[in-house]
Amino acid sequence: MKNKNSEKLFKEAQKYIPGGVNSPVRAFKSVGGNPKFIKRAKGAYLYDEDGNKYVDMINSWGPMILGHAFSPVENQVRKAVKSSFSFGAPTKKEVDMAKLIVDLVPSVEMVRMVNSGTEATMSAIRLARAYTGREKIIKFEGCYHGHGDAFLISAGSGALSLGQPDSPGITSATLGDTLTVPYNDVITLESVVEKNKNSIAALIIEPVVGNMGCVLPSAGYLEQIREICTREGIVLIFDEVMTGFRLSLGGAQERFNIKPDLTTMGKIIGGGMPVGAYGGKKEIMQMVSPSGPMYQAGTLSGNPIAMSAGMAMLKHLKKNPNVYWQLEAAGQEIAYGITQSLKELDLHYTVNQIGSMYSLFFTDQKVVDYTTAKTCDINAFGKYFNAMLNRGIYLAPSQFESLFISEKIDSKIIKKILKANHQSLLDLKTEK
Ligand code: KE4
Repeated sequence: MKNKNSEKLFKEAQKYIPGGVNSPVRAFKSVGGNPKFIKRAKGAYLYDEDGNKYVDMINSWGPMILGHAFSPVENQVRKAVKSSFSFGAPTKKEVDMAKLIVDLVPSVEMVRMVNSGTEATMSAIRLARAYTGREKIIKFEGCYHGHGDAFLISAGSGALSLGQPDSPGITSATLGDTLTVPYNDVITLESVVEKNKNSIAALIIEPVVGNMGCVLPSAGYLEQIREICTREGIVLIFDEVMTGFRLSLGGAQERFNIKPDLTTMGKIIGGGMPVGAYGGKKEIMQMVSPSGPMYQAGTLSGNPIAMSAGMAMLKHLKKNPNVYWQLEAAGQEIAYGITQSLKELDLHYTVNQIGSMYSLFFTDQKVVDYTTAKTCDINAFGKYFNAMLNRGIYLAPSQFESLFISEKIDSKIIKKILKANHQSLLDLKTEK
């Protein structure tokens, strides 16, 4: 595989950008080798600076659910740019977007647009503290909620991949206010809640985890969390930055029929543009400035170009709910095919899948939380990742990231993925 141009660009990039990337997980650090510099993308495919073509199984870490350069989104952006890019004043598009989100997300009665998932989760936590007058928050080991100080404790995603689940630079006061609990473990959660009675403002959770790799809630787990938060007056925040508009049109909360108090959103909501949002019960959201005292602001929040892209994507998904059945079928077909190869090759690895999210974990344990996720053989994953890349399948460069299927991954491409998967697992087996 040619990679002269990517290598040259990476060398140059490292002189001016920390690690040569603008987000750590892109640097291929935990899988070996150097990142491919992507030049363009269309449909299911990425094309790098050396002309290599890849099936994209990351889709920008979730946003490109309809594939790359989806024309209805592109057309709306082309139209919008003719009216300038940003006004810093309210626009009709923001009202239309807010109404669309309220219509689609079951628990959201009011919503505030921001510019990233991190901004959404940081704001939601501050709002929960303002609303309850309490200070502590609960997060779950291995979950990732963006790079806000409160969350970089036992964090997943790139923080976990790079062996930095607890980032330096976080004050001891912040550390003291963030309580971490194992995922899928209600008993420990109950005891932490008991020990911190009436001082916990919020519990933030990925209803389906993507940032340890794909990890599902055990049966009844989310219901138990809802019940505990209601009983204790804790604001339940579903971080649906990843699962929102992906696991169903109404996100994980619609799929699991649970109503959180607040929801954070991102990725798909912007159609590939930088957009985040937080929303929920009117009674809580009314506390956000200027209707209430809790301050939060943003120069480019509700940006008209980004609203055009996000609305075009959400409207398409609303008009074509069959997309979700197709994504469901593709997810099951891929998971089944990988499992069949593991059986044929007598390899005891684990596959987790729900809808269009899945992960192949290089461990023989069921992966249900941070502890079991960390039993994975990272070295084996790195070899598999590079074998797939060399066969034209672009996976997440980390064991601790979910993969995301787009609507453009059709049965012909699934066959290609499964063939590459079988050969890459065989490489691993014969090498052992
Ligand atoms: P952003 O600030 O990156 O837009 O969103 C932060 C965030 C919040 N909540 C969840 C559940 C998330 O998954 C994320 C970001 N996801 C990672 C992928 N695991 C983004 C990729 C990256 O960090 O480069």
